[in-house]
Amino acid sequence: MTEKNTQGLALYHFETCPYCQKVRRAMAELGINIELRDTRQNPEYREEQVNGGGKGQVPCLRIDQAGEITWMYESDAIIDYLKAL
Ligand SMILES: N[C@@H](CCC(=O)N[C@@H](CS)C(=O)NCC(=O)O)C(=O)O
Repeated sequence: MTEKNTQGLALYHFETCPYCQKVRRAMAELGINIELRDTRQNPEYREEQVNGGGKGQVPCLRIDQAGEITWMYESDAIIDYLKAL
């Protein structure tokens, strides 16, 4: 399998969220390992997500491309993005 460039990616999620589970399952299937930030266990993650992305909905993928930050919501969009890496 080709090495995926997962630098600058972080997934905001929490354990029991079914949409987050779907994304984590897709990550496992794709062999993608990105930093997981649990917004229930760490309120500061939720705070930075709300401040940066505008809402606390999870899953949310934080994409840092050379310092330009994008917040991607919606599990299907996130999975499509990860598949295209
Ligand atoms: N359509 C969204 C649904 C995501 C969703 O409903 N997430 C719930 C947790 S399971 C949530 O974050 N609810 C709180 C909120 O929307 O602020 C997706 O597929 O990602």
